[in-house]
Order: sequence, then structure tokens, then C-alpha cells
Amino acid sequence: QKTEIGVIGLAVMGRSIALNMADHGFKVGGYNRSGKVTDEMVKEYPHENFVPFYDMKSLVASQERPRRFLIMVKAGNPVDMVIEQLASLLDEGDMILDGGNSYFEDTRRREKSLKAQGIYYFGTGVSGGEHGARFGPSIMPGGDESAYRHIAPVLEAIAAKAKGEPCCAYMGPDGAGHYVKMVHNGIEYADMQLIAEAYLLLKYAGGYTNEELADIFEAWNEGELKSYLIEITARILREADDYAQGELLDHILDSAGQKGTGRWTSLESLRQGVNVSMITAACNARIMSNRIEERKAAQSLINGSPNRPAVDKGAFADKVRKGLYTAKIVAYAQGFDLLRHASAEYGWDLNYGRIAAIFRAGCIIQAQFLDEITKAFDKDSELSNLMLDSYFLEGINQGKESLQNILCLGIQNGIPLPAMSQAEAYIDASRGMPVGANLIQAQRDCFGAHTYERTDREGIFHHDWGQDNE
Ligand code: NBP
Repeated sequence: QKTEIGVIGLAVMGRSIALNMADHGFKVGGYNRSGKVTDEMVKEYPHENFVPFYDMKSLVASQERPRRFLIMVKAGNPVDMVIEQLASLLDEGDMILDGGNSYFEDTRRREKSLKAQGIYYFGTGVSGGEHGARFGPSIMPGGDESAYRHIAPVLEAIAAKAKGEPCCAYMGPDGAGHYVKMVHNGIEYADMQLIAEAYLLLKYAGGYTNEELADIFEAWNEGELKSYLIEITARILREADDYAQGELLDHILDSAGQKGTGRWTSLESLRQGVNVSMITAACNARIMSNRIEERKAAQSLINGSPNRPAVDKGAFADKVRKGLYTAKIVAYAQGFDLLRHASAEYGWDLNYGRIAAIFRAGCIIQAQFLDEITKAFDKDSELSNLMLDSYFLEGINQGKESLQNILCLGIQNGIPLPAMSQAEAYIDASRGMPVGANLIQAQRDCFGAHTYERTDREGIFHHDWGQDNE
């Protein structure tokens, strides 16, 4: 039977995306290494437009040229193994898309090597989890621009729609799509950490009950914080436990998992010399959360906060909302700053407004806020920092005092607020406050003759600081 596209890897994501394509009228061929998985899929989710295959050769033979394949297998070696098998069966002009969470450097390597064989390779970021893949994810394809038109009709049909527009757009050459997905995930880490910190403040400094908290998050979801993550937080806070008393949230272990895309973003930012301190803080917060035993053991050893100030419950929630919004602006400013540097470094010519636009639906960080990011970059595509756009500047200037207030209160209450603290530090460093680097330069010159520059004269200077400075 003839097919129009092949999906390789039919686990949760591959199966969902294949069915999504089938729903949109594409004849989809599906193949999974273990045939059992394919059988189960066909049995549980039969679809007239889905054709199962049990070897790659027949899958390839079922398509007219140029052929199109989407690989949805575990990131890493499995992708290379599938490519090796698949590429040997393909002809010049055929296309392979990798929809998994592949590391962008792997994507660059694979794209280059397949190009030499005349095969177009698209590293394609897909966000939205199982539900997104099934009913409309946000899709970030990167690869050869001239070949994009061959895959665009399928990707744009299955993508989520925001105000009628598909949340899928060509990102740039080679690893650009997977890079954007990586930064998306990094921002997601920071966004989630900020919400967790707002929750901690409201719960432990504000003394709100879960029900009150759910009402607060629901109300926030009507305003500038409106987003998928705020919406599910309100829902989570209301969820009753079916095993013990109260809400499920209070019975979930205080230890968060991570699969590594946040860490990749953080490591990459250091390589690029870009400060994404809030993403790094979010990674570190998860690392600390995993130290359950150490945290328990030190509980009675390290002093808490003896003088916990009283909180005006009524006004507090509003301050937390403003502080959270301010910090959120900084998290996105940092993420987009990394994209800007990467674009220059790798020669991608990324379109930041378009990137924000495809995050508006389907993905985890979807939010009203993203419309404003698109507007900011449409106004000025060379905008050096999102915080400096007039809309966001107003947000920062209006919310900064609240951020400072809730930070002070949180710290006095002994509540760890790593991401919010980084937001404040970033704002203060950005607004030209001295950062102490004059002293660091003096120390470097003192112990290592590393020289320094002066504020009042051109040139490179070295000072004889006296003894003990070899
Ligand atoms: P998994 O990441 O759990 O991978 C399982 C799939 O990989 C199965 O089809 C398995 O085949 C196949 N596979 C493996 Br493992 N090694 C293979 C090999 N050497 N050759 C061929 N196939 C191999 O699946 P997933 O959760 O559906 O995710 C797929 C991709 O999408 C991943 O990169 C993931 O990071 C990404 N992603 C996932 C989500 C999500 O919410 N889950 C969201 C966004 C992106 P088998 O059945 O024969 O073992």
C-alpha cells in the first residue's frame, strides 16, 4: 500500500504523532524496531490512514519519491542506528526528520554527513508531550531551507494552531531546530521553578491553604501570567488525594527529576558566554531537591529563621504575582539572549519573533506573554535584550519593587528562592550597578599581573602592588 510519510519509532511520541498525521488525511507508514509495539498500536488505535510495516525496507518501498521519514526514537545512539539503516535504503532528495530531543551538535553532525549523501536531514524540535504530539504540538524544524517546502504541509497541518496560525515554522539551517527546542526546555525549567517559588512563598510565608492557592493561581491565569503552566498549577492544587487525606500535592515527594535539556542549555550558555542564571538556578534547584537524605540530616543542625516577619495576607498574593511576572520577563530575556548569541555563532539567522509565535500553543511554555515577545522583535529584530523593549521595561519597572519585597520576606522566612534571586541580580547588574569587577581586576593584577583598564585613561595598566604578589 502506498504511503506519504513514514514514522519510525512508535512509542508514546511516535504513535501519537503518526495518528495526528493520519487524522489530517496523510497516509502514514509506521515501523518500530520491536514488532510487538506496532501490533499493540494497530490493535489499540486502528486508523484507516495508518499502515503498519515490520521491516524498514518495505516501509521505504511504500513511498513515492522524494520520500519523507520522521524518526521518533530515544535520543542518542538509537537515532544514529536508525539513520544508518534507513539512509542505506534511500535515494538522493529523500528526507529524514528527527523529532526526538536530540542534542543540537549531534544534529549538526548528522545533517552534514547526510547532505554528503544527498539526503535532507531536519532536526525537528517537538514540544507538548504526548497530548501535544497527538492533537497539535509546537514544531521547530531546522535543516535545508529549499527542501522545507516538502515537509511543511505535513508539519504545519499537524501542529497546534494559535489564532489560526500553525505553531510550526522553519527555524534555520542544521541544528537550529533542536537548539531552539533545547532553549525552550531551558526556559520551561526556569518558568516552572519560578512558579514553584511563588507557591512556596504563598504557602510558607503567606500561610495560604491549597484551596486558597488554587483560587489565586486561577485568578492569575486571567491576567498577564496567563499560561498553560499557571493553569495546570491551579488544577494540581485542587486535586484531592485518593489514598490519604487532603490534596495529592502534599503527598508528593519533594524531589524533582530531569532528563537533561535544562542542563544542556546551561552548559551551552557558559560556552557561549551568555548569562542564563535562572535556567542554571532551576537545574541546581532540582539537584538540591534530590538530596533528600542530606537535607533531612541537616534539618536539626542548621538554624532556621528565628524572626519570621508577619505577612499581610491580602496584599501579599498581589506582590507575589507582580514579582513572579517580573522574574518571568528576565527568564525569557535570558533565553532569547542565548538564542541571539547562538544565531551569530552558528550563522543561523534566527527569527526571534517567529520563534515566540510558534511557542504560543502546543508547547509547555505556551502563554499570552509570547504575543508580546513577538511584537517586541517585530518592532526591533535586533533588540539586544528583551527587558529593554518598552512593554517589558514597563513590566520590570512596575514589578521590581514587589520582586525585592517578596525576596526579602522569603529570605527572612528561610525559603530558598534561587531563580527569583537570580532575576533580581540580573536586573541590577543590567541596569549598570557596579558589579565589583574593579576589585576582581585589581586582585588579578595583584596576584597574576593580569593588568587592568582605567575609567579615566585609555590603555592597559599594571601596578606594582607591593609584596606577596608574585
Ligand atoms: P522513548 O524515548 O522512550 O524511546 C523509545 C523508542 O525508541 C521505541 O520506539 C524504541 O523501540 C526505540 N528505540 C530504542 Br530505545 N533504541 C532503538 C534502536 N537502537 N533502534 C531503533 N529503535 C530504537 O520514546 P518517546 O517517549 O516516544 O520519545 C521519543 C523521542 O521524543 C525522544 O527523543 C524524546 O526525548 C522525545 N520527546 C518526548 C516527549 C515526551 O513527552 N515523552 C516530549 C517531547 C519529545 P523498541 O520499542 O523496539 O524498544
